[in-house]
Amino acid sequence: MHIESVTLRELHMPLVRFFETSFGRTTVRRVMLVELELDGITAWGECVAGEHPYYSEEAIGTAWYVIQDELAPALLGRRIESGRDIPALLQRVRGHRMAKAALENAVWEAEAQIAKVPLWKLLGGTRGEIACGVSLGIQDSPEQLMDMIAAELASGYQRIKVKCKPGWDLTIFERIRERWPNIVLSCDANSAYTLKDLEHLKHFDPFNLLMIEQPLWNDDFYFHARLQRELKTAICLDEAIHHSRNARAAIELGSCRIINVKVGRVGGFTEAIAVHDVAQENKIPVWCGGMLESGIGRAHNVALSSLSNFSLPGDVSASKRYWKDDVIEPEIAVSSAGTIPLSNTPGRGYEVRTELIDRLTVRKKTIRQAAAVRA
Ligand code: OSB
Ligand code: MG
Repeated sequence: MHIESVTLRELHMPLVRFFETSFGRTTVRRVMLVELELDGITAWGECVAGEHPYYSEEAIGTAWYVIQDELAPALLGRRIESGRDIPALLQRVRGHRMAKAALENAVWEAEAQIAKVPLWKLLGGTRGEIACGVSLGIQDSPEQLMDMIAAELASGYQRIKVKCKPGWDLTIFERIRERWPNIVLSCDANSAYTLKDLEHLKHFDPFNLLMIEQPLWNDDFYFHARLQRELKTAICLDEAIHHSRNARAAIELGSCRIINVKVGRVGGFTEAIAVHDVAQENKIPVWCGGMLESGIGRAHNVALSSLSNFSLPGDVSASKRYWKDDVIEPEIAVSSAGTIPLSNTPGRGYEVRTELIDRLTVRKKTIRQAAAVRA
């Protein structure tokens, strides 16, 4: 394969409902897409960076710059055999994993299209369908959250995850458990606590949560290990895991018993598979996290979730929970059993709605080899 051009786009997509975490509220998702032209075909990737560098150091602005000035020029005109070749070609740039993942995942898509196999099979997936959970943000009132949980359970979702932070935790868990003593429930703190909260966090144990996700600092393994020794509830790491060596370190230290794999956070499918494999060797289950993706990133998450050690329901849920109109068709739909079937169509398995993408695009830039700075 030879990449002829890389087109960056920013889309503004209003969320059906705002999404609030311990670091803030999102009402309009600024979605960043990359489109590759190569060997006469088109392939897409999504950069899942947020509008602000709050979840991680990356943001739409940094990803735009680094793809335009560094990453796209490193790929244009190079001979590429497969998605697995991409990390080595981009290795000189440190970090910027979400930006790298957007490009790498698009190359995997292209490879699947050319080989005429479904992307999920190319990734090594084995599941015919994946199990779905939902991630519910912090609401204006506990009543609103309770109504949302009732609706998601009625739709069939297999696991409810609630965002938490000091002041929106024990009282919320109490309300939920009073009404639904037996549902699979977990929480995600996005680093809202410190070790000073140790005694407080011990009070999470009686609520029989499947896990508490990233309770402490976004870059920490050591103190999570200390916390995990004090808790019955399993800790799951999200923000802290950037690659498979991190996963190995976290597992060996005892920092977590579960890992959330986000393909953007780890820099692309190659590394996501590596994290999956390290966890599997160590009997640590993983699940696929979400970043409020449009259909393109969502389709990639569905494909990744088909690997065998994705044994817990992911934050991979229906398009209609986020968007009035998604950028793929069919949109991603979840069955009444809380599952998404894998498509046997070659490539990503969903068509891209290019006219809709054009309508939602607020900024666009194409990078070609001639304009690229050669190394
Ligand atoms: O921590 O998993 C997270 C959304 C944005 C940033 C971080 C996170 C999330 C979610 C949403 O939990 C998952 C989704 O529904 O896409
Ligand atoms: Mg999380």
